[in-house]
Amino acid sequence: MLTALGGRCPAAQTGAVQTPRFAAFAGLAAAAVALGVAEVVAILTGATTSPLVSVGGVVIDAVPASVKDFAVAVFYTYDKLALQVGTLLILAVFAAGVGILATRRMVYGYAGIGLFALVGAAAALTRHDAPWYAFVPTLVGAAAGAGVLRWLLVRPPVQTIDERRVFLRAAGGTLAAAFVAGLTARWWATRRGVQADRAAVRIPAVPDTAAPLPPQADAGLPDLAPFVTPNKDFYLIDTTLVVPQVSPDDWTLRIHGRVEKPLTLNFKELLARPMIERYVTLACVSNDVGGGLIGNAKWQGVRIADLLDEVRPKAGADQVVSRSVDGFTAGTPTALLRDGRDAMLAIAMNGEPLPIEHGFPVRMVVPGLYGYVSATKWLAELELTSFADFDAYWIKRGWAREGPIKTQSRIDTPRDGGNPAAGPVTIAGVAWAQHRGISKVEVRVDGGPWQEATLAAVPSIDTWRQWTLRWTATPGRHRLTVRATDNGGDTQTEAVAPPDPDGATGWHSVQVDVR
Ligand SMILES: Nc1nc2c(c(=O)[nH]1)N[C@H]1C(S)=C(S)[C@@H](COP(=O)(O)O)O[C@H]1N2
Ligand SMILES: [Mo]
Repeated sequence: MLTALGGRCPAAQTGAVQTPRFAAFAGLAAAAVALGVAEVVAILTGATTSPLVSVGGVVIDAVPASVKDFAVAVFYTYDKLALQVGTLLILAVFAAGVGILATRRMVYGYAGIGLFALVGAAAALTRHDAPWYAFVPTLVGAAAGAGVLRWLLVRPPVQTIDERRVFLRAAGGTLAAAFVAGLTARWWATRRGVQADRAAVRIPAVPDTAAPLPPQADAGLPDLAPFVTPNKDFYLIDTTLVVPQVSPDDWTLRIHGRVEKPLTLNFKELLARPMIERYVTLACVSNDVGGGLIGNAKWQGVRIADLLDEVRPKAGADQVVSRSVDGFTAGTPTALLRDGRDAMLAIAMNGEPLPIEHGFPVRMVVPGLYGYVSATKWLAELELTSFADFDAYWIKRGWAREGPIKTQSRIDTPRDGGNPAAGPVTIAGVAWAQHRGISKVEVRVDGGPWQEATLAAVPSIDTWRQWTLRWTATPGRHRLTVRATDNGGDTQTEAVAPPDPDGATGWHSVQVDVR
C-alpha cells in the first residue's frame, strides 16, 4: 500500500533517493538547523538554558548510568572540552543516521527528528523552574530541521558533478549558517549572563566571623599550596556542559519533602538571616593520592542546621537531597547536618560573591564530606527524604552512599622528579582529615625512620594543614614518603585504593635526584 502511495510521490512518501553519504550530510545540516534555530528562539523567548545544552545534559546523564567506567574516566576529570566535543559527536552520529534512514522512507527521517525534539523538549521542561513554554524553541527548531531535511533529500539524486556541487553548496551553506546563528545566540546569551548580577551582590557583614588566621598558618613556600586557595585557582568539578546562569532575582530555595513546615526562601530573605563565616577545605572523592582536586576557602553563609530546625524534619527523614538548577543531586545525612558542624548554604567565597562556576548565587558547603555527597552548586532545593527512598546522582552511578573525607597528605615541595641541591632542603606539603583534624605528619626518606614534621597552625579542624620538615639532602636519588594521623589517632593507611567508590587511599611519595 505504501508502495502505491510511493508511486504517486516517490521521494516524499517512501524515501529520498540520495546516496548514504549525501543523506548523512543532509542529516547533519538538518540537525544543525534544528539546534541553531532552537538556540535563537530560546534567546528570543528569554530562556536561560539552551536546547543544545539541555539535550547534551540528557546525553551526559544517560551515558554514565550504563557505562560506568566511561563516566569515571570522563566525567570526573574536569575536561569540559572533551565533554562538549563528545556530546556533539554523539549528536552528529545520530543526525547522520537520521539522514540515512530518511532515504529508506522520509517518515523515518521525520520520526528521528521527532525523537530528537522529544528529548529536547523533555530536557527543557524538566529543568528546575522551567516555564510552561520551555518546549517551544525545540519545537520550532525541529520543524525547521524537518523542512531542511526534506528540502535537501527530496530532489533528484546527485549523479553529475554539477548536481553534486549544487547539493554540497546547499547543505554546506545551510550547516554553516545554522552553526554561526547558534554560536552567535549562545555568545549573546553568555554575555548577558549573570556577571552584572554577581557584581551587584552586597555581602552582608557577619558578626560570627571566621577565627582569624593564625600567623603561622602559611609557610609561604614556593610550590607549597597556600593555606587559602585563591578563587581563580580553586579546582572545578561538575557535570554541567555550560555553567548555569542563575540570577539572584530569580533564585528561590524550596525546603520540602518529609518536613512538618515546608519553607521557600528567596535570595533577599536568605541574606537577611544570621550568617557564619568559616574556613573549610573542600575535596573531591576523585582526587588521586597526591592530586589537586582539593582547595581551601573562607566561606560565608547560612547554617543549614538552623533551616532544618525551622522546617522540622519528620521521623525517618534521614537524608537531605540537595538539587541544583540543572538536576544534579547530592544526598547528605540529616543527622550529620545537625551535629553541630558548620554546614552552610554559602553565598560568598574568600570575601566575594560565589564565582559563577563555583555555584553562584548559592551552594552547599559541609565540612568533612566529599563534594559529591554535599557540595551542591547552583542550589535550587533541599528535599528531606530517606536513604532507602532515593539515590543521588553519583550513587546511581556506583559511588558510595556515604562520603566522609579520608585522611590524606601530599608532598608539594620538592616536586616529583625535582633536582634540589645537596644540603638543607625544606620538604613541605599539606595534610587533611576534615572535621577530625590533623595531629601528626611524618616523612620518611628512602627506607629510613619516620620523622615528625612541624605542623602549621590552623583555625579549625575543618581545614587542611600545612607541614614542613628540614632535610639535609645528600647527592643521589631519593624517595620521600608522607603519612598523616588524625586527631582520633588513626594513621592513614598504606593500602592503595582507587578513588572509586569512596575515595583513594595510600601514601604519597615523590622521587628526587639531589645534585
Ligand atoms: N550542581 C552541581 N554541584 C556540584 C557538582 C555537580 O556536578 N553539579 N559536583 C560536586 C562535586 S563532585 C564536587 S567535588 C564539588 C566541587 O566544587 P567546586 O567545583 O566548587 O570545586 O561540587 C559538587 N557540586
Ligand atoms: Mo567530586
